[in-house]
Amino acid sequence: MPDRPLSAHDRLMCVVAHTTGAGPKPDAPGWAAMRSVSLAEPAAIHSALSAVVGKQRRVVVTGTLDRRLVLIEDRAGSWMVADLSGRPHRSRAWPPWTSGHLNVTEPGRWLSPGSITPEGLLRLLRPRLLLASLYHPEHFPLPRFPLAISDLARAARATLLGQVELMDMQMGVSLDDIVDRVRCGGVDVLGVSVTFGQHDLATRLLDEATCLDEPPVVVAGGSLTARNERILLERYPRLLVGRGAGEPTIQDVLAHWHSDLPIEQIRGLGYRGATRGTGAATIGRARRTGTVANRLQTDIWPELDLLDATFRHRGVAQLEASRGCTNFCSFCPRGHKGQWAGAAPDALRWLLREIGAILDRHPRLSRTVYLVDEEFIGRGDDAVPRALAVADTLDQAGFAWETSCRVDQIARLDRDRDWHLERGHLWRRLVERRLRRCLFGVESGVTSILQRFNKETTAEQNALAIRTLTALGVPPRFTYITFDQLMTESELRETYVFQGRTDLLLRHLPEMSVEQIVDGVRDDGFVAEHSSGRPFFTAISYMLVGMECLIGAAYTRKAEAAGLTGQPDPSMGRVDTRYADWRIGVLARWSQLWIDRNFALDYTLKSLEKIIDGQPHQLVRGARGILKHTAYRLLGAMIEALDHTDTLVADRTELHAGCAAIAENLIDEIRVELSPVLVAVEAQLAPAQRDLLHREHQRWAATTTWTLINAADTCGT
Ligand code: B12
Ligand code: SF4
Repeated sequence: MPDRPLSAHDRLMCVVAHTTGAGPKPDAPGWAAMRSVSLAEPAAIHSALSAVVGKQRRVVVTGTLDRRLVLIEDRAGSWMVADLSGRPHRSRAWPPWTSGHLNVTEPGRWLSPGSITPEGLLRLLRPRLLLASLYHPEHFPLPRFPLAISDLARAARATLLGQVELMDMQMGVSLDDIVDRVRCGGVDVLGVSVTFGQHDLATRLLDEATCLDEPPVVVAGGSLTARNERILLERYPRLLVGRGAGEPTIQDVLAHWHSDLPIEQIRGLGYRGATRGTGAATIGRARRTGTVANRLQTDIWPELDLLDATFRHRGVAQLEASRGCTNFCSFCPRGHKGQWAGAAPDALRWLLREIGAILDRHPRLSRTVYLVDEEFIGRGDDAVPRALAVADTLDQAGFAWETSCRVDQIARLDRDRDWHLERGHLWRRLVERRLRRCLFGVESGVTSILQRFNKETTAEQNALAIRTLTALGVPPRFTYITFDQLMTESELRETYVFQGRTDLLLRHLPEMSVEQIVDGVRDDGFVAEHSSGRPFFTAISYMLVGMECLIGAAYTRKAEAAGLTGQPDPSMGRVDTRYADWRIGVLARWSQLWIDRNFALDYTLKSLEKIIDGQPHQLVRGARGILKHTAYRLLGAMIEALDHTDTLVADRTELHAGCAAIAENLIDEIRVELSPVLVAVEAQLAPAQRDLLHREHQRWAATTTWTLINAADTCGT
């Protein structure tokens, strides 16, 4: 063995050498494969080991990436037990079930002989859990590391119960592949992760899985199932539905499979209780168990089995450094994601090292992590030092990063100058630590609308925050809900004015101190002097979007109370709604048609913007700018048409026709304006990117109809 400290791969060789009695043979074929096997992929470790130790010895690979546990049966029917982290076995938090079933003889060492009872071996090997993630490639061409199932895999492996396999449709797996995998047996528990727009895929899979002769235990979770719990339980009475963070749920489902836990003790579950009586009563009542608060769920890290595949498919790395939010906006149901809690950044260090090692195999990919936190900074006395510690950790690991945050982390009307100075310094430091972009959900610039949204912010506060951020050089993106069902005509007009304001986006002022900026943004003269001249809407990520009334949101209840709601739409977890002022509804509809007509082209430009530099980058920005300006003109022209329409008018088609004419004229105009810009961009791109843009450009230019699609991307990540 080498003089240097042992690596995890060295330890793999050690355990094999100990079990087989042969010295390590680093250059023999099977051994060479073992030396390069990805430790992030337990199935690959298992095959590499089995190839070397031979079929007569059983091999078990379990535990999480940071504490991978390898067990190899030796000739005498006893086992060698190795902790690939190199830490002694006694330092592991052994799950209670192992007591009496799995015994290591030398707990002070990482490598020890051990014994396993037949029951213990069964528990190490079963249940076979398949975690599947769904995906509509036609909606979101850019894959993302599948955090949800990867987090669940870590939680499951931490129990040392069973074996976990992951399948993600983003990585070239089809729905039929998942169905076939379930049909051909060998799956005891199927966990399906379902997010917005995937109801069709989920029901196809669940239809197949639940009608098998010997169906696996099926548990579904994710953002969409949290909205559609009731609908799903009606259709699949035996389904288990995860209602919140799924880590405790999946752990409990594994224990339940072994009859360690009754169903009513599985945390965070929606299910149908035992049946009673006959007839209609034979279907049990829908029941729920309590979810676990985010602050108690401290391990929110993923396994990385699918990270290499994500990069091979040109996808991006995602992580969460915190969970939940500090607020309860009325349109954002909180039951599922919960209250804010930040993870301590310590564990990030090893995780980023592992991510970095996998990224090293893809030298052409950007070293960027998307922190998909709902609210990056959070609250509490240590919020600022914690945020800085997370940023330091990312920076030291060599990663640029992007995230999301609330506006009240920059400007608060109830806080003094010192607070704002501290925050100003914080944001500058975050940028120095390679914060590449941050998304802020402004959502409105009209205080009465913000109150309805329960944003706990005001128009004035938003203005101060936008000025401060831009002057400090934070690269922001803003989301804005232009239309909402309860909006009045005057609110719509104020919205239009706010979006057009040129006193919000200031120039980056690196030469100025934080003190000068914090004082300056409150001074009209300073603002006029340092304005970038750009209207605010140029920084809004997606112009003209309307409120989505999600099932279970407080806003949806308000809309319902106003008699504006219709049928639920399970595909998007929302409820169909109409607008209190029908004229605004017409404008919102034409806005959505406008968004959808331009969505694929804008999405392509946005994706290109992320990966190209120099003049082509400027050209792409210019093209996106044209799209935004035209969207703003559309809004202005439609508001004018609304001005000329009385709410009581009998013929509502006239406003529709007016908006249609406006939209047609504008689309003709931007076709002429954008085409030469897009041709110029195409000329400067690499062949693959050029083909992609050319295809989308042609498709966009050839489209002559207005149709609604079901894809929006206002999460902004
Ligand atoms: C990435 C993302 C997107 C991407 C999705 C890309 C893709 N390929 O699917 C994009 C940008 C397209 C997107 C769009 C939308 N999104 Co989005 N999105 C996110 C974001 C930022 C990260 C998702 C993520 O990876 N989370 C991390 C994982 C670990 O969390 P999770 O998926 O919830 O998984 C946990 C649990 O749900 C559960 N779980 C998940 N699967 C399973 C499976 C089983 C078996 C079990 C037991 C448990 C379980 O356990 C997991 C671990 O704890 C979240 C914010 C967030 N932090 O979650 C918003 C979020 C999910 N999005 C949200 C919304 C509203 C939308 C939109 C509807 C917005 C809109 N109005 O248009 C659209 C939908 C558009 C569409 N057509 O689909 C909301 C949902 C609101 C809510 N409270 O439910 C969130 C929470 C953001 C927010 N606060 O507003 N989004
Ligand atoms: S919309 Fe954003 S700020 Fe509001 S509760 Fe949801 S995550 Fe928090």
